[in-house]
Amino acid sequence: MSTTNRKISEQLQQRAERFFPGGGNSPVRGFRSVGGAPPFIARAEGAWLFDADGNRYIDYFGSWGPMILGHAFPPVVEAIERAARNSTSYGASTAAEADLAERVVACYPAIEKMRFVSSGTEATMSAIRLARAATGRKLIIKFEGCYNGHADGLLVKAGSGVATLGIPGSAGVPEEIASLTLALPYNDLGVLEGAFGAHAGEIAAVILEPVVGNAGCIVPADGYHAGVRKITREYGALLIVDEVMTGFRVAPGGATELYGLEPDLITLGKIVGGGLPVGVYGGKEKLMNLIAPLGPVYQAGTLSGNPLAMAAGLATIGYLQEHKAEVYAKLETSSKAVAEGVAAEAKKAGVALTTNRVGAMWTWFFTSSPVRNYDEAATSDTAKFGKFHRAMLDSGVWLPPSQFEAMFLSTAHGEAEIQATICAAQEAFKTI
Ligand code: KE4
Repeated sequence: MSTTNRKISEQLQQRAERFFPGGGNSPVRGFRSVGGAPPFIARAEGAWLFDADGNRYIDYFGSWGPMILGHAFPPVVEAIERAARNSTSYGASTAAEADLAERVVACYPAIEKMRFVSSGTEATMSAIRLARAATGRKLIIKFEGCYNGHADGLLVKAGSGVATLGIPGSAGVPEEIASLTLALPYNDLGVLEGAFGAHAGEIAAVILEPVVGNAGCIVPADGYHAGVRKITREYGALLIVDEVMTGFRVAPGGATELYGLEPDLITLGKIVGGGLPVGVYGGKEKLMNLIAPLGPVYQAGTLSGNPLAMAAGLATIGYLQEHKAEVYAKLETSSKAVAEGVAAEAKKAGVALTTNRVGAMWTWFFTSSPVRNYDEAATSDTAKFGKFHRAMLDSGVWLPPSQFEAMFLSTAHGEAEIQATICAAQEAFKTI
């Protein structure tokens, strides 16, 4: 299915560039690193996106994670419709907030108390503020190529769009703030131990993507999580497990469940809002009770706990919980089939490809090197990835437009979509 006629999208892109830097409202949506012009979406259903020119594409970025049940999933749409009839926001408490909180706690027993916010960035920014208050320390450790949102101190050697655009961090972040963040290589306990030794008593927290998605998918080495936990405990630093991407995706209780993690704080986003703006930070009650109005750490938000977002999140998390055996088995089977099917076609075509996958998130790195950290991810042939992306898009398969992002699939991706994707890859590998 050729989708090369995108005239209306091109016109819409030109108009959008009048209003938005780069023509969009988030840099990762642009096609600068892969070439070509991004199609403009008119609607989506199940595993499929439909653009303004009437082309259709199998969706492998799923709004960058939230759409785990596929687009326009009826229970989610109906829940939002029902909520919207009662107004769209109150700025006052509703039962729906605790309804969703109950579902979150059922999946994440380590969350004794939480706060809903409106994005993953707000969640991680607030968790870091809380960690600094709780420990009285200033330094934060993050990992190279990981992206934990765009709060100033987290844009140091960040992944996702920062890595994609090849910018070292971000202009506008004062050195005084950037210097409070140590960015270390992922999967390296020796360097982590060394950083704590050099800054004993100064490090408030480590913020960790438990499975990296923002450098492309990087799998934690055996023993890595346990090592991070041991070192943070030894030095009195908090462990913030950033599950904005992995939460509810790699298991019903995310990576925390999958790997048996013991975080002090957890951040969530994406799936928890079912496609509407929701972030969560939460953890031990003694920590969360430091948050105003109980304690001195201030955090607030006009649309926090928004009734439509709560309804969408509740419909999504409720469905995932009530059908977890079927849902996660299907996600694993489908993801394995498409990730390995495409890798097999690359091998037949003599194209060097390294595939990293955990459940329904994975990346095909165009390198023959193993990819265990950002430096190894960066050995990927991004020009070849760009050719692959364009060829797949022209065949109706829309991959995330960056080598340094994870692919996501949904429960709506079936055998037909998987086979169409593998066939498109077989053709694409002949042309790149
Ligand atoms: P948001 O502020 O974009 O809701 O969440 C920030 C965030 C925090 N932590 C992790 C692990 C994340 O992956 C993210 C956001 N992920 C990117 C995609 N790699 C969001 C897409 C975008 O920036 O448009």
